[in-house]
Amino acid sequence: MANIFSKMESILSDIREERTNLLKEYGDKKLAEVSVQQAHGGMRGVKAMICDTSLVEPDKGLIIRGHPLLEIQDYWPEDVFFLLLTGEEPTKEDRKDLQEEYDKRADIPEAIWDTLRGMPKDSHPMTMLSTGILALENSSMFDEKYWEGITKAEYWRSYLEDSLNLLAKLPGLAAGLYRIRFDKGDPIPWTKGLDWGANYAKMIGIEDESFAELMRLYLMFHCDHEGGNVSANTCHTVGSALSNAYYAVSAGLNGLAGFLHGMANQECLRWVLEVMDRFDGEAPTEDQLEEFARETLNSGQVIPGYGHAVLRVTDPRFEGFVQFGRKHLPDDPVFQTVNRLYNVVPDVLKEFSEQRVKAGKAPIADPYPNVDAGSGSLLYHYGITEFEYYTVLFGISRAMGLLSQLILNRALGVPITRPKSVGTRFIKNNF
Ligand code: NMX
Ligand code: MLT
Repeated sequence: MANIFSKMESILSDIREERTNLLKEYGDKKLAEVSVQQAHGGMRGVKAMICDTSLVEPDKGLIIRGHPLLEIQDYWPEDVFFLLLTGEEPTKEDRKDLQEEYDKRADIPEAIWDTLRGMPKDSHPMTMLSTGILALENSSMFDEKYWEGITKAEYWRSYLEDSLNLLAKLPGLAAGLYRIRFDKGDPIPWTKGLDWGANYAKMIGIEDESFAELMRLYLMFHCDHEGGNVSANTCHTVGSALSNAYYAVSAGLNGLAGFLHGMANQECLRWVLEVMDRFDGEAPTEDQLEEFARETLNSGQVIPGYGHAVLRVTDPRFEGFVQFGRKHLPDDPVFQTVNRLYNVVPDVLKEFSEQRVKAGKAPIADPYPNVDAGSGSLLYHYGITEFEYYTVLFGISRAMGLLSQLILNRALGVPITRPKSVGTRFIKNNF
C-alpha cells in the first residue's frame, strides 16, 4: 500500500476529533451575516464554507497550509499535493512514493484516445479535457466500493484511490489531447521514473530541461486557491452529492473554462498578441500599450489577467512567473510586452475605476495582475502557441487542490451542499 494511505490513516483520527470538538465548542458562533447586496453579488466575502488546504489573503495571496506560495516555489507538484492533502511538509520519500504510485497508474486506455479523436475537430481543448476525465469515470473505485456497501468512514480511501489514478493520468491526457487537437502526432506514453512535470513536458513533445523546470513551477503554482473560487466551489458541491472524483473534477474544470476564471489566460495572450500585431510583432512602447488598454476598457471589455475577487495586491503567482521569465527569456518580445503592461495597466485601471465611481458604478476593486496575466507568455516562448490550450494546464494543476479538498471532505463526512435561496418577493416583503 502506498505511504500516502498510511499517512492519511495516521492523521485522520486527529482531524476528525478536532472537527468534532470545534463544532461542540464554537458551533453556534457566527462566521458572517449576509446582506441583500452580497446575495445578489456572487456571495463576495461571505464566509460560508470550510477549506483547510489553502487560504488567499487579500494582501498576501496564496498561502498553502501556512506557507506563502513564493516561500515554497521550489516544491514540485508531487510535493505540493502531499502538502495540500496532509498538511505536512513532504520528505524525499514522500515525493518518491507518489512518483511510484503515478508510474503504476499512468496508462491511458486506447478508448480514451478514440473518444477524443472522435470529437469535432474544432472542440475546445477544455471540452476535450473534461470529456477525457468523464470517459475515465467507468474505472471509479468509489462507485464500486459504494455498491459493495462500505461505511461512510471509509469513503475517503476510494476517493484517494480515484484521485491517484486521475492525477497519474492527467499529464498524459493533457499532453495527448494537445497532440490530437493540434495535429502533432500520436500521444506519447508516460516514462517511468520521471517526475509529473518533466513527464508532461516529454509527453507534449518538448524535450528541453528549462521547459521541464517551467512545467514543475507552472503545475505547482496553479494547484489551489482556497475553497470559494468557481472551480473549487463547483467541485465541492458536486462531490457533496457523492458524485465520484471524475464527475466532481470534470464539473470543477468546466467552471475553470469560464472567461472570468481560468480561461482568462487564453484571453490574456490573445489580447497581448493583438496589440503586438499592430506593431509588426514587436513589443509596443508603454505609451502605445496605455492607449490600447484604454481602448479595451472604453469598448466595454475587461482587461484579461487583471483584477481579482479576493486579492488586492499583485498576485504572487504572477510575480513568480515574471521571475522565471527574467531568468530564462528576458529578451522575448511577448514576455517584454507582458512586463510593460504591468507598468501601465494598474494606473489605467485606477483612473478608469475613478471614472466609473463618478458615473455611479462600482469601483474596480483590484487593479493588479492575477496569475493569468503572465503565464501564457512563458508557454508561448517554448512553442505552445495555441493559446486556446492554456487553461488545460491550469486545469491539471488545479486538480490537485480540487482532489485534496474532495478527499478531506469525504473523510470528514461533510454533508450535501444545500444553501437556502430566497426570492425577490421575500426581500420586498421582509425589509
Ligand atoms: N477590466 C475591466 N473591468 C474590470 C476588471 C478588469 N480587469 N476587473 C474588474 N472590473 C469591473 C468588473 O467587471 C465590475 O464591473 P461591473 O460592475 O460593470 O459589472 C467592476 O469592475 C467591479 O468588479 P470587482 O469587484 O473589481 O471584481 P469582481 O470580484 O466582480 O470580479 C474578476 C473579479 C476576476 C472576475 C474581474 O476582476 C475580471 O473580470 N478580471 C478580468 C478577467 C480575469 O483576469 N479573470 C481571471 C481571474 C483569476 N483566475 O484565474 O480565475
Ligand atoms: C483561482 O486561482 O482560482 C483564481 O485566482 C480565482 C479565485 O481565487 O477566485
